[in-house]
Amino acid sequence: MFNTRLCDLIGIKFPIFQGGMAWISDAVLASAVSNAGGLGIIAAGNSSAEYVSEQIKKAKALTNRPFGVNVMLLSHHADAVAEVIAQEMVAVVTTGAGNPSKYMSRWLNAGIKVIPVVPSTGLAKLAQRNGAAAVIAEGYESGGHVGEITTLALVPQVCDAVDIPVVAAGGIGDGRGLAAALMLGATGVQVGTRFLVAKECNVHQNYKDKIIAARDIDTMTTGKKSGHPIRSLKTPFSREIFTKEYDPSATDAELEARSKGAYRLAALDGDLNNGCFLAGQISGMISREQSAQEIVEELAAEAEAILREAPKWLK
Ligand code: TUI
Repeated sequence: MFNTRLCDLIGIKFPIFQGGMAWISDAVLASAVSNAGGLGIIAAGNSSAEYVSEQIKKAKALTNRPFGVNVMLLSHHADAVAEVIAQEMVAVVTTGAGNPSKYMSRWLNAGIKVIPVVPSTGLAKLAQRNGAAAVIAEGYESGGHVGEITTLALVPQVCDAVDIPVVAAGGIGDGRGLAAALMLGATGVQVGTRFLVAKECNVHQNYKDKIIAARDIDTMTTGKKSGHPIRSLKTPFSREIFTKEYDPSATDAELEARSKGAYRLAALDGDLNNGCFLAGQISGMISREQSAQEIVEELAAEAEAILREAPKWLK
């Protein structure tokens, strides 16, 4: 049995969030995770406010449990998406890839719990001052847009910096990661890549197959030069982008044109030549598709078994 501060704060059975993955985390996946006792999260990514509104309505029909929406703050649709979320009064909003300060009062006035992803203690403190209910401390191991600090180093420093609950993210793929995160002071975890292979996840089968085939060394980061580093699976595409970034004869416009729509192409079309398959460093730990419920329950059961054994290490 799990009961952390995070479970009480949100009204969930297990302290497990499903990360909002652009073009991947829709109402079907989010409601399956929420129905399993975790917190499912719909990703707004670069989608329109209309799409997000539709997905929220769909999730409300599929679950009576709390679920969240993730706002990707670099999106041109972020203002409109932020407003839709306030109107729909979803239980939780998480944010990524930026500072959500300008939306905080609108969301808080709508009674929404705001939980920003933070890559540093500075942003964690700012989020707390602005009324965040909790923060997600996401380390360099994660898939997608990454900060510089690893989860092992970031989580305890964020825990020391704020009084609100801290959720650990990045590099967590099984119950060992959940148990370790709790030992670092976190009250729960956010897991992305493992849910990508959930049976209820509608991502293209090629994407799931690539995650299942990946080894520990099969992810890389690109985009460091542009200031928006991204972790994805090593593919001819990601290696080409990496090479171009450090080629003085390649222009920014050329790089942008080559990368345009690459997350969508991977998720929706499974495009092995032009898709960018965002994935975390734990991809090598994933060996099969499972239902969202099996994933949530397995993570919790593994962590519980470890934590029950732990006192035996003390004499
Ligand atoms: O957001 C993510 N992961 C993502 S977003 C994404 S889509 C994208 N598209 C274009 C460029 C970049 C991304 C794919 N994966 N994770 C949460 C996260 N947030 N990681 C790091 C951050 C972050 C970074 C800087 C949060 C706040 C921040 O603040 C900077 C500031 O403005 O002060």
